[in-house]
Amino acid sequence: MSPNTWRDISGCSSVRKLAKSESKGLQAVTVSLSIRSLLFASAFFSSSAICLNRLTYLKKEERVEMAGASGKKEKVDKAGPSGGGKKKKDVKKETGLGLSVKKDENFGEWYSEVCKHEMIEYYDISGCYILRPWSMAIWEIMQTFFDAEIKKMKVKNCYFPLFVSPGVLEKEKDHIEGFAPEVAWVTKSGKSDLEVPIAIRPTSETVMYPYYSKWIRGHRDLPLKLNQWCNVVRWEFSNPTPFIRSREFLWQEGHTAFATKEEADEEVLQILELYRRIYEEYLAVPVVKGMKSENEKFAGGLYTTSVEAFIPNTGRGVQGATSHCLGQNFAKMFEIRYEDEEGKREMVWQNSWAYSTRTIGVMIMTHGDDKGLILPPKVASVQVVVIPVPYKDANTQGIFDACTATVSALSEAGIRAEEDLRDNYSPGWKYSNWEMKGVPLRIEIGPRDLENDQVRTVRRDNGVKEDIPRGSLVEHVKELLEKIQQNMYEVAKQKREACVQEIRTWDEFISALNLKKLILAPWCDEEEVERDVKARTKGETGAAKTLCSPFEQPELPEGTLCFASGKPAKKWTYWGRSY
Ligand code: 87F
Repeated sequence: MSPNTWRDISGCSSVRKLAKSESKGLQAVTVSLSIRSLLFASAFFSSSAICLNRLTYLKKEERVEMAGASGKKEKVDKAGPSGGGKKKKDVKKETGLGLSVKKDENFGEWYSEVCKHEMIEYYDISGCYILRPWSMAIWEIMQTFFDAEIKKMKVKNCYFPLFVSPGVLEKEKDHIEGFAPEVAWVTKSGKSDLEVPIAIRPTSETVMYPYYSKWIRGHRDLPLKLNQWCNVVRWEFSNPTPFIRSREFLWQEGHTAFATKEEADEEVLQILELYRRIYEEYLAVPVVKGMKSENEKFAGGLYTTSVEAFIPNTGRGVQGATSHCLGQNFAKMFEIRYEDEEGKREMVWQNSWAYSTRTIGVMIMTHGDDKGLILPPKVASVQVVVIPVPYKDANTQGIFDACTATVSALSEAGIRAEEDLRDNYSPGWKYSNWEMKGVPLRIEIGPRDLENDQVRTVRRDNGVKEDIPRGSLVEHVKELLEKIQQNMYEVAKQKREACVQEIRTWDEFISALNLKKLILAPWCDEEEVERDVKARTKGETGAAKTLCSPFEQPELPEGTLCFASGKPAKKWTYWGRSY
């Protein structure tokens, strides 16, 4: 078999061919994973009796899923009263308003309710979610920023097929070994078995690098910097959680190749800085930039850098995005070589980097409150909602016109504003509804405002109300949105800082872990010791592990010992349970 035969999956380049088979109904494919999922898949295409079984199975898993965000396997009965009691739930049913639980009381249920408020819809395949326009808009705003930034770095967009032939996956079997159970396979087309099963990309190294080998010949072909915006599938079996851990998710994956390690090193950090900016400047979520441990790095690479966020309510770290230097490992595997100026054959240095829709989950967890979502202005698809507040004898048309004029003025100034003139909801209902959806600023216009040529602003982040003259509307709103963005970041940062605990001994480590702290500890940086810490902390809620060693290191006095091994400490490292 020629090396290219197994690389090619017939038909993948032809959109028309796929479209044709779809119209014939040939899109029915079976994804095979394990006995469990095989049962699941066969149920999908079998009799209705079996289909019923499948539903039962899903419901069971969904119950666990509801608790997923808390990381605990406590069962949450969706139908029964919880947290706030039956009354609140009933009110919610009738009006569609309000959350039935408080963020501090049942974080898992709270998160699920907030997400369901127009961000996502649960789907009938566990671990898969529908991204509704309210969340997709956030993704698109981040995408616009990041895409423009990487284009400045001369990265080009491309698109590689979703399918991976088994031969190529095998090629990197050493490090794919650990991931293998998560790879989903297509085994059928209609009723016939495929001759060779085809994997669905969990990441695209093996999809792309055979072509890097083909496209890179001489030093003039370098650097090669490609990115793709796409979906990937990882068939996880642990608690699915919307945005945070789903079986299919959206991401961008960048894959670059350079002549020198120095160029690769530099890009790793440039991209990491963009990830920091997405979290801190757009999502108003503080993150730590740092280096992953040997245990936690991408096994196929040389080193992994990441931005790490922390969720105070659960005391869990969450890996926000990763930027890897792959070294020459893949270049060796896939024979990606170039001829240098002297005609010598050299291997390229590679990087890969990604952030995903997980970013949205981290943002929701960080900022949401008992009233629902709070969106940072920079990513909110509606930054300002304008609500008329007419009284019985008021000049309703005048108020409506003032609302429309306000939206026009704001829109013209580049502010994303919308009016809510629906006549079947009361102003109070609309306030709650837009609060639940997290719109950063509300403007109310009533008869008094009309009279005084003013509008009333109400901030979502802190509830502060202000009357502002219509003459200075635009400047005022711009300023308020900036203040909200800034304040959300500051508040989140303060909350995170309050969770950071510096420890020095094993006992301090365990107490801090039990108090859901983000632990900063002196560590000897030995793989065996991290494995040991994991083993010693293994329990219901998952083991503790390293999150990252921050690039900004506090001073480490001579003679400081590792909290876990008692050997000389080499660095400060963040530890904790994680998502
Ligand atoms: C799951 C199944 C198969 C993660 C997987 O982080 C393979 C993998 O390779 C796998 N889960 N990974 C590591 C992904 C590494 C890397 N890929 C490109 C990134 C950034 C983008």
